[in-house]
Amino acid sequence: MLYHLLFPLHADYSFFNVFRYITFRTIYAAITALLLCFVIGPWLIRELGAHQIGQTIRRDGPESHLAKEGTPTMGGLLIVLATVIPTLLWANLGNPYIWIAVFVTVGFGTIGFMDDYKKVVRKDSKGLSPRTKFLCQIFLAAVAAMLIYLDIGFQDKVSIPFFKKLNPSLGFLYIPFVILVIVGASNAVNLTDGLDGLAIGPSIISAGTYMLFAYLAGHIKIANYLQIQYVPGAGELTIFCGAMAGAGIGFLWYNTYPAQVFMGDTGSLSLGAALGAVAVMVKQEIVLALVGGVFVMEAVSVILQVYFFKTTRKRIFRMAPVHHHFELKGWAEPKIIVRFWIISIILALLAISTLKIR
Ligand code: 57M
Repeated sequence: MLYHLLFPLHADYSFFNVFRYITFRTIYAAITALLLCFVIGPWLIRELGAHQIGQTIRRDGPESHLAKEGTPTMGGLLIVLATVIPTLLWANLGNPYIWIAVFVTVGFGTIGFMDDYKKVVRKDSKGLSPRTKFLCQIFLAAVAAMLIYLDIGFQDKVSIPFFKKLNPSLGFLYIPFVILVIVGASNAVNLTDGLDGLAIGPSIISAGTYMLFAYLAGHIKIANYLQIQYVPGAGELTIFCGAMAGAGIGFLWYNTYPAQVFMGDTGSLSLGAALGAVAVMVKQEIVLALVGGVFVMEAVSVILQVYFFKTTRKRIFRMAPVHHHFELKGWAEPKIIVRFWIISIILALLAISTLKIR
């Protein structure tokens, strides 16, 4: 909105030329997101607390979690608002990728909200049934996939990390592939969200990494120089990623150990899906498994645990997802969280290095 209101003034005042630049608008989108978190955050946490929108803690989990009973949840509302509002203020609203990113963020946030609402407000511990939740996710991801696929000139080629000449075309399989990336990322972030700051840390790091990928993919000269796929218009997603990183840092202010608020499924489902959608639109889909390696590790720990338990009646981990394993080994919660962040930074750097090692 600000872009549309202020940029045209450059004809009379050259200062307003600055609104042309993606870098400038990304920085201010991130700052706006942070400020929104600091302004709305305390009020939202107070309101959630006043309406007793607090977490019920499962009795079969690590004992240390019992002290977290009643911590306000659904803080993901803050993440969604602080991502979407700055995006609408600073991005070019004529860009279809911006609207697809906003649609996915709000759509998955709404599924999460319905689940949280049933669990926390209606006190129905089961929330939405896994089947309903999954079908809603597939439906929204399919709509996003169609919108992306049908966008004029958008290629169904995927990028294989480390191989610059390998960009296979998926043809009609492209739509299920996009659904898999978006729904998979959404659920993997959700599984990771079990310790204070554990999911938001790698989400911030991933959003920062995709901020870079989006900028490069949308810049014809740099994309050609790096021999990555050029996606006209994808550079505008840099602003969305900047807002997401800013919103994440703002949320972390309150979610850091000991947390004043949890994001709930409202936050985890929307963050993961948004990352998946951006990865698809900037043509760095497969490398998301590396950027979001912490999320993948958490999801794989659950799959292995369930598979081995079903086939051998034995557990590989003391408890899955793997962060519970370390808790039960006696590691302090902040130690697990910070170590997972460090792993996430290393993985993001490795992912960025794929731009050169190919
Ligand atoms: C959600 N939710 C947290 C909070 C957060 C298949 C199975 C592995 C599924 C998995 C599961 O349900 N995962 C998804 C995990 C919960 O957090 C809420 O949920 C939102 C995210 N969706 O925002 O609202 C608890 O996590 C803790 N928490 C924090 N700080 C935060 O910032 O401390 C969350 C955010 C909160 C709080 O205690 O209550 C969760 O863990 O439930 N299930 C599990 O993770 C369970 N694992 C399990 O059953 N493992 C089995 C098998 C099936 C693999 C095994 O190992 O044998 C564990 N979760 C819990 N207790 N709480 C086990 C028991």
